[in-house]
Amino acid sequence: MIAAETLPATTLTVGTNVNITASTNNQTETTIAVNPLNPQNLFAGANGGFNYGSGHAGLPSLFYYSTNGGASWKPSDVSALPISCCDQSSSWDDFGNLFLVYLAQAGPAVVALSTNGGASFFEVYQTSSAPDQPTITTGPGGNHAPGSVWITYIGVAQGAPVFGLGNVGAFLAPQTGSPGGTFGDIAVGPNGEVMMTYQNGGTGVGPDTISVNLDPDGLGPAGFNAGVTATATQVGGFAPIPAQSRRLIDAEAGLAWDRTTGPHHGRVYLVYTDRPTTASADTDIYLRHSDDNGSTWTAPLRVNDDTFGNGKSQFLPRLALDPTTGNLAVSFYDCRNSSGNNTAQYWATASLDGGASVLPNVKVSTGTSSANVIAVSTYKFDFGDYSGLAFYGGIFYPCWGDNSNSTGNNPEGTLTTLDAYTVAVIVPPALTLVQTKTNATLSWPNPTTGFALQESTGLNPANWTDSSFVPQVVGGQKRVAVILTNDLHFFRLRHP
Ligand SMILES: [Ca+2]
Ligand SMILES: [Ca+2]
Ligand SMILES: [Ca+2]
Repeated sequence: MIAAETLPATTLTVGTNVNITASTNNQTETTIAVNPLNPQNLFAGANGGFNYGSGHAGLPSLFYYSTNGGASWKPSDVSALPISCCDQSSSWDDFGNLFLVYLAQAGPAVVALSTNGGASFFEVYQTSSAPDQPTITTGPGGNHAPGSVWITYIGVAQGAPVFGLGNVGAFLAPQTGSPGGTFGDIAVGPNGEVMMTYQNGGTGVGPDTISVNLDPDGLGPAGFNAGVTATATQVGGFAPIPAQSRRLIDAEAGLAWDRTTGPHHGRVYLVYTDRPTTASADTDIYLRHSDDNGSTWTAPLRVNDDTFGNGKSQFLPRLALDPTTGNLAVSFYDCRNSSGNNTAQYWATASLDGGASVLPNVKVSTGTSSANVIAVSTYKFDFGDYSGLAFYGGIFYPCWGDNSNSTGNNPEGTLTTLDAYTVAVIVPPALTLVQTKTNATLSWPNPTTGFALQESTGLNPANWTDSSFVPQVVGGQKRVAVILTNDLHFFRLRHP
């Protein structure tokens, strides 16, 4: 007899909080990326001290890289780039290209590239206009190039072919979606097709709609198809909640496209914020998905798992898909433990079943932060307009603004200005059992960093020991063939 058991879902393992910036002034609008060629190599960025009252002038953004899985961070050399204002977004492609987009103090969105793991950057493109909240993503290039890089801003997208490390072609002309909007995201599909999402942005408290546009040939000559309304939302472009009462929030729609060879290949996911009415502060995070390139979308899945209708705000969600497994992570600011609904922790969860359900949420910030302190309110920007998340090889890295000083190294002290924090969160891989009359095959994703197969002859009591089976790697999976005997045998994947 044989049984397959994954670790209980509650064992999403949250590591130690790390203060990336540990800098004076207010760090907001975080981005983070993982190098798929070396998952110990990370990059992160945040506003250095953007003050909404000062326009684009002022303190530039801060950029850092890590070579030890986020345990420590060094400043990136951005001296070759136009001086940054804010609104950074980053994406690492399969060639090892680390792309960064940000708003320059002079107005345009600047696309920069690092080919040395985030140690230094050079400029590859500037937009001709002065947009807002640019987002960058990477993926395959379809029939047109080995890879592609895309930016989106205010309902516009621009792509460029990528031919290898440091080898990026010219950006194509901006192509506009309909009906148009802002505060959006962009994703590349398995064949180089591109999807863009946004909300109207001019709707104040709301209600609003979140639209998607598909460019079916990506870098090819076709433009975006007509827009599809993926969902309505009661969160407009500038909606006040007590935890973010100056900057206000938007629905912060985000996309992820499953390009793995797994069971949900081709599925597109959409995360966003909604609430019962435009007068309610009880914002929640929702996830939908589409298996037809955005033409139709599933009913929403509520991602945050505090009691429905409890009045507490969840906001500024971020979505990321692990390209090694197809698993999803979602992270967000969360007021569930704030009696006044005006302080925020950072929470996260994962979906291991293609968005059908999410694991029990975990609090990933050790401490509790507040934008309702003088040190933050001075900047008139609260936590900013978004937060950061990256996911690779079974580990995801949320990245958020934090003034709890839980790490003890905020240079201005506790509940002063925000610093950019991160933490490694380990997702239990799925252990699958396929059984015939005489034998059984156990399989789990490859790579699965740090997990080992263990076996036990019972569960009460258990006597787990590392399994002597040596897994074979077949088609992105680790596999072990087990000959069935009359003995009880239990298996699990265990992260030390
Ligand atoms: Ca096209
Ligand atoms: Ca809520
Ligand atoms: Ca700070």
